Amino acid sequence: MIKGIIFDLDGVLVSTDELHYQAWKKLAMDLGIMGFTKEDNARQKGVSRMDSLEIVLEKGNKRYSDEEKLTFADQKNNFYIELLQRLTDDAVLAGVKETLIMLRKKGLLIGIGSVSKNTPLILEKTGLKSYIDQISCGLDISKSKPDPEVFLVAAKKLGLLPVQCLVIEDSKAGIIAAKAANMRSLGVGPEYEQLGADYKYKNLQCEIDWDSILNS
Ligand code: B16
Ligand code: MG
Repeated sequence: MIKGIIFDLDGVLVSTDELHYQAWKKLAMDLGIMGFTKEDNARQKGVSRMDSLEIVLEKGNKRYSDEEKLTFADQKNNFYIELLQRLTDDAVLAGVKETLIMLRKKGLLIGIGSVSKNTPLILEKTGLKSYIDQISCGLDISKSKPDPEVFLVAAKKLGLLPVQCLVIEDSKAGIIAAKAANMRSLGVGPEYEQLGADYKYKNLQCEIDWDSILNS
């Protein structure tokens, strides 16, 4: 029986993809990399900041030291944080608040499992913080999805066993991580059918058969 739901953040609860894209695009242009596209940005979904940087740099033809790469990642993040200042609850995806309220009413615990180190800021800006019981994010972990660490930390913080948790994700890396954590998974988002999740729904606005999922 499921007792806790662990939500991915970017692409599941909030739409920050466009802001990530703008920030990476600016960095790419600053570095003289012209070919960074939205398709490349789609590959950064659920991927850590440093791995996302590699996806940008592979579009150019220069090699950089680890120190330079850390500086570039900081530059992107500073610009991304600037963009996040303008975030409001408009960025909360359709059906999210209703789903969180309904699940809490059913007595479920709500956790976040996101590799983003900006999770606290995003939850604050979008007003979602008060719906969440525990946060596991990039600040708590050393290994990114597809490693299960972020979800295992979330389950631990919620005081639940992995088998008592359901992960909701929009990325392949996240679904692989959920399976590795021995948790069931529900895939949403533009690629929901291809993620390999146990349950597949386009978004949280759909008629989700919660009773059979939660009692399985
Ligand atoms: P940050 P999620 C992920 O969040 C994003 O999908 C991914 O695009 C981003 O690179 C990563 O967070 C790190 O984010 O640079 O803010 O620490 O999908 O796991 O909620
Ligand atoms: Mg995501």
